[in-house]
Amino acid sequence: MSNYFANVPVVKYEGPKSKNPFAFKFYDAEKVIVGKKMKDHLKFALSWWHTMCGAGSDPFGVGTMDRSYGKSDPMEIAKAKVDAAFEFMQKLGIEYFCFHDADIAPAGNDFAETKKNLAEIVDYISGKMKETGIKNLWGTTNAFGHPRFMHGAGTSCSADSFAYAAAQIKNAIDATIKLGGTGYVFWGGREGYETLLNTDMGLELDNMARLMKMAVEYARSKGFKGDFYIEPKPKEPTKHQYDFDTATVLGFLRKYGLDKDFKMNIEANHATLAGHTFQHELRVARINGVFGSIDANQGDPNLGWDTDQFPTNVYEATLCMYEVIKAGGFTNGGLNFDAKVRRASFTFDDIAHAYISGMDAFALGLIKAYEIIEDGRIDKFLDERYASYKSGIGKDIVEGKADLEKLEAYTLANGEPKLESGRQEMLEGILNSIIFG
Ligand code: XUL
Ligand code: CO
Repeated sequence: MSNYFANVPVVKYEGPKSKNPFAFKFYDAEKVIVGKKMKDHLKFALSWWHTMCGAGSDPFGVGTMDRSYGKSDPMEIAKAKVDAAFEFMQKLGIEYFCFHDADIAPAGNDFAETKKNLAEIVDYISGKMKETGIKNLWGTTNAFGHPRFMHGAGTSCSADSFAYAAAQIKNAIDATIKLGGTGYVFWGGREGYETLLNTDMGLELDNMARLMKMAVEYARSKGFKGDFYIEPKPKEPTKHQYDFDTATVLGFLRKYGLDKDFKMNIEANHATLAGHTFQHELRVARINGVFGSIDANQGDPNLGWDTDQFPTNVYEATLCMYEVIKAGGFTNGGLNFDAKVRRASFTFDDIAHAYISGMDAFALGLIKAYEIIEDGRIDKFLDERYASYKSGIGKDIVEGKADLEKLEAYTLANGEPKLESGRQEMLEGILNSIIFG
């Protein structure tokens, strides 16, 4: 094993009283909770782009972190990143990783060389996976960073850019299949618009669907059995992104007949950018049967952009895990930390602290979510709140045995509805008593 994270030991569970910064306080990987190990409930994944590549640059300044791993040749850097990534995952007990094509292998002088670089690094990663048992959660394509995608990829006005994105997607799918990935993500970084004055929205959406259909057909023809995911985000980098939120994406998938193959990859900070809570996005996905995977992070309520911070908010993590449990848990998906350390947290140790805090927050969220369910008061209240649909006129409405005339007769006979309190404050108190109890 390499030693890039020299100060980071193999991180173990030491319990809530531990003051060791390199120990888990709540995440006890092997502990069984309701019939499943914590690690299998949570399926933590490392995001290659932020963790191995992110150097801390922002619109006002250059990077603060050296992510060259002591090498200078791009392919050597890419291989050192693989070594460092597997060292880190082994030390923290992270069993999955997620990648974009561009994170794992450098671009060549032309597409043929880029393709060759990717294949070589995929082989290298494959060797490490065999050695360690670490798995690929999902792969994706970076079809947003390069200037050739300035007008979009699948939604570009240029058919050549569309073709280039398609060529990249083909190779990223090949890489995902080779690495045994159980998911393939579409996040439409440039799939949106800046002004409708220059945008043929109808054609752009049709083309985006065409590209996704091609990806599904290709991957299925190569035996890919995993899930495709769309990752909704309302804005940034474009002013309006077509995959605005889960509800919008659902309409799109259904219109183009893509709903059998695609599920959602819900990202916390994207939900808040759309004016929703993380829980809202998860709930919409759950009730529509398209909950797939999670990009775990958090934003800052005082900042209006995608800050991609490590998630440490236990309320959010608890309500997230409540939805995950209610959705039946993860199948092909998992919890990918699409999060980056702050620009001033520039040491390798900081990456470990960040993951430990995030993993502990979600472990606590898992424990508390099961406590909410076991306690039963919130679920019981919810069930009873809608009791009027279980008998009488409510049952008739649900079973399609009511029409406007019948309901008018009912209202004439029964008069004003007799309503009950929504008890929001009481429920919030119950939540607090469980989280802090
Ligand atoms: C961008 C974002 C991406 C996707 C993968 O906001 O979340 O990193 O997760 O392309
Ligand atoms: Co993401």
